[in-house]
Amino acid sequence: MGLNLTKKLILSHLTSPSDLKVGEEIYLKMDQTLTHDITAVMAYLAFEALNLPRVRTECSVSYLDHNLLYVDNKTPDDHIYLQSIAKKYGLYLSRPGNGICHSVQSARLGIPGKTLMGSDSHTTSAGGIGMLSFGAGGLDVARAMAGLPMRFKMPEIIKVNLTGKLNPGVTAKDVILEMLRRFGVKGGLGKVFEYVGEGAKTLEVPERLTITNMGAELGATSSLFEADEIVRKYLKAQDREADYVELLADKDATYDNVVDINLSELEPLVACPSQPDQVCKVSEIKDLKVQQVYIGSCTNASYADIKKAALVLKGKKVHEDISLTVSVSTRQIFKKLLSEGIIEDLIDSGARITEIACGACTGIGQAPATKGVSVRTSNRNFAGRSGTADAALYLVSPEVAAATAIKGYLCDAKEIMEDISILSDVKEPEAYPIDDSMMIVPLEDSSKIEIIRGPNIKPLPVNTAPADSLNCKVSLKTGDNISTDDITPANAQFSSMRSNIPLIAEFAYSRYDENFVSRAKEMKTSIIVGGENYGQGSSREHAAITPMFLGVKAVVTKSMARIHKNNLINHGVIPMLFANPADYDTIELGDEIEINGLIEGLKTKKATIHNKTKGTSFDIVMDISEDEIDTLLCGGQLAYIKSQL
Ligand code: MIC
Ligand code: SF4
Repeated sequence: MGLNLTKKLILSHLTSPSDLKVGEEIYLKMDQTLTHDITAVMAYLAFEALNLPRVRTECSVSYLDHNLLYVDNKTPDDHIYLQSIAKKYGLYLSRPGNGICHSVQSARLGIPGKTLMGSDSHTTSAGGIGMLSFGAGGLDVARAMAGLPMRFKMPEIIKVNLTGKLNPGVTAKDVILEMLRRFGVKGGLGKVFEYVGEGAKTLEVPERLTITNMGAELGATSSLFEADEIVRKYLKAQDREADYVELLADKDATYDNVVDINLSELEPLVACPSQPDQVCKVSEIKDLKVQQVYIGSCTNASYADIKKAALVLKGKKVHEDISLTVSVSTRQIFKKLLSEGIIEDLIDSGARITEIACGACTGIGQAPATKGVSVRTSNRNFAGRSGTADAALYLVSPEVAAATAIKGYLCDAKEIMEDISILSDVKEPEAYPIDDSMMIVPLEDSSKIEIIRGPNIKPLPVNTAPADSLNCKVSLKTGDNISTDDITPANAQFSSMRSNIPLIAEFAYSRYDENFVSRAKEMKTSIIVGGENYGQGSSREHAAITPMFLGVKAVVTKSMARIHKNNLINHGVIPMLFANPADYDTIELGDEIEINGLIEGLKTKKATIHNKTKGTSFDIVMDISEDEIDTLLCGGQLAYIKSQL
């Protein structure tokens, strides 16, 4: 029986035999890694602690791309540390201004058929060039940089059969929004989506990257396109045709499930506040007055994205009530747009061009006004994501964003343009300007390099091994779909605290429950109770480290997102699941609980929680592997990796 592409890539990277049964543990070699400035410090502090002379991957890159608003000394301190680390340990360093990690990685360093692990949930973007790619926490990336195989659960592999062709004004963003509409933010848990079919052949690489990027919003383990002629053409345009290898699913490949999407039937879609799966048609929302439009991010700031937005805007003016910012994803694309006069068209329309960086996407600058309505081409619209707690974020394609900027109300490009068909003529260039001078290459001899550690870099807190019995209180009870943005807010100020756990811990859950920190401190040790899909969203491990730092020993939920669960384990916090989800209703904030025989419980993956306040008991289970049990018994990943090396 034929193999799908995901299985082929898994088989070529498997480090111990497996019959690839869904749900079983598999171990994969990671060829490449990436980190970025706001997740990197933890990863490299851990890597330093391993005492290895160099990274043991084919290619590891440290990107300085997220927080380029140097509001004080903290972020520049981090950047200088990261630059010295790259020199010391043999990494590439992408300097501020070179571009957003995912866009640069696929353009300049990614190779079809290789594996990639990055300390960012949207690392899965590289699936758009046929790489098997994964988001993870920093400690996992440290492990991958140490050359150790990475553990995954064998995913279900879903064929997404694309047919037809997108109509003008309908985009790759609408494809992934349609997936979110159908499957929701937890519909991808434990799955890899493999996009194939005639329709896939009509999508250029940056369009594919938009889709694989937002697979993260589905909660998917990864997303993948075949490495076909389209990928060859893209790599050729990047002057990297030599890196191309054709990688296709077998004609008779089997899958665990099949989804059909006819591209010709899609319409412009929008994800409404405050979850990426609250999707409806743009045409269904009438009279939504908008305050801000942001065109940018790793999802939708490619050459064609910006050029199409500029076409919609050309010869018109941004509505007087709208602030429109445009942020191109890479320096290479910026240069190309500049040379073609497209940046000028944008400026003429009244757009404000901001730095080549993540920036506004994660609340680093461009916060909307109080109760502001912001229309964005990025990938997440959680409450507070923009930096303004009560702003409402709507996620759309660049064409819809540009049309909205002119009209002042959410609308489709059709309402603005006489001939919308010209949008379909916009294609990626035959050749991109090549200039890698902002990428510092690894040094051959790094023996004389000193690591520069500014005052913002505080030591990585390390947890202790668990005790056999846990007596503590519930410091927080949350609802469903808690995102890591709820736990560790991201904006310029908070992001610059990422290297300083005692400081950032003061803001844990601050937007969700401002009393959490004082309560957790008072309780000294505690547990958190959560609902479904706990910890969705970004890979930031601070969402695990800060509760750990505040004494949280376990998190009991109905279900949990993959990366966050790994992060909790890596920092020695035990992820527990209600054996019977209805027991969630029996436990409340402040309840005193007791778990006895926890060490044995970890080994057997089950335990009983006695609720001393209510006089009730319920069972929990732990969906953890043997390796994860050992990690938890050591108190976390760092102690565990050390024991393995
Ligand atoms: C995001 O898009 O949420 C981020 C900021 O890129 C994060 C990483 C982080 O929080 O450091 C992600 O996607 O993992
Ligand atoms: Fe950066 Fe936003 Fe992409 Fe995250 S989603 S990597 S913050 S652009």
